[in-house]
Amino acid sequence: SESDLEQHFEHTIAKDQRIEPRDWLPEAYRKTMIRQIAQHAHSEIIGMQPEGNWITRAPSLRRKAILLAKVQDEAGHGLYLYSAAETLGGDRGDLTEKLISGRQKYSSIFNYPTLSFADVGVIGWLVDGAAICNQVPLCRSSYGPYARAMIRICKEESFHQRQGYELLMAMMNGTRKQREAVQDSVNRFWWPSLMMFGPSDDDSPNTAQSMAWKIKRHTNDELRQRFVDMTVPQAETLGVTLPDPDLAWNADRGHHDFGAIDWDELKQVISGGGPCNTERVERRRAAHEDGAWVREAAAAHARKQQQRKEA
Ligand code: FAQ
Repeated sequence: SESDLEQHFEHTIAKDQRIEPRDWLPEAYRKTMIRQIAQHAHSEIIGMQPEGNWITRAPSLRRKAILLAKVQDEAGHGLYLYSAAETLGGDRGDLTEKLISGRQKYSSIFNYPTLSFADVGVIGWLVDGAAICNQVPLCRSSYGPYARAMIRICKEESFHQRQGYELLMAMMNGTRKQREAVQDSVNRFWWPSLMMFGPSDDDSPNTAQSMAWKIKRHTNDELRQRFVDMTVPQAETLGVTLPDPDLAWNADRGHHDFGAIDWDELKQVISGGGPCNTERVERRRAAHEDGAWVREAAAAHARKQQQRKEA
């Protein structure tokens, strides 16, 4: 009966075991999991644009090859995650429609422009750094296909992060102009990176239920704090200043204190009003429409194969 199934589900969660596609699960769990996985997939795909913007202008063949590979990895993560959403009954075409019609979200961070090549390094260092901080605990998320996807994705993200840090090291050892470009980029990306972790805990409608279901293992503020603590010493080694006068070690808490986040800015960017929202979604829409003939050809080919099999 329904209540036996529900009990089995609750047991599986309580024992820290995984929910698998064959298992019964509450509709609300399915809904929130599809939402999170789809938002994550959309972020990877939209996230190709800010860095992709610099592929043709990379300063050397080596940097170009590295950047191409990174952006391709992001495409791979996106497709991998759409497949995970499909195990819950999500339809890839439908999810894409929801993205390009503004009915589903993607990470706020990808709505900021990339103004110099230093941004490629800073995205690797800060944005991939924040992504790892958020995603490593998701390797223990209760939904099996998502948790397993995170393992591979995190391995690639940590490689991306080192790539960014290495690029910034090279620039910081370069000319004064290069050092200034890195600092300017850090100034622009620091606060938006902190916003990637989502609204503060008292303003996060999904956290309590997602923690109870062990979809999320830590709250938004916990992970944000972890990211700040991890990043401060890296900034020191690099020789850049994080643009927050209130950033200071707090010995009592054993953590860094940091200044107030501009939540109005996050709300505005999430609701479509960030600097590049329109451009990002339009570009995604154009790519989707340009690819219509490929989807039609693939469907026609599949039909033909099927007819041949039946003949
Ligand atoms: N931007 O109640 P909560 C990457 C939404 S990394 C936009 O706290 P939740 C790698 C939230 O979804 C980036 N929307 O929600 C890469 C919810 O939406 P709803 C992607 C945001 O789910 C690097 C509403 O606000 N990573 O792509 C943001 O419990 C470099 C209320 O928030 C993931 O998606 C935001 N910053 O916690 C690629 C990780 N924050 O219900 C290329 C998986 C919140 O209104 C280059 N996701 N919202 O539709 C998660 O861990 C969670 O979903 C959170 C949000 C922590 C993002």
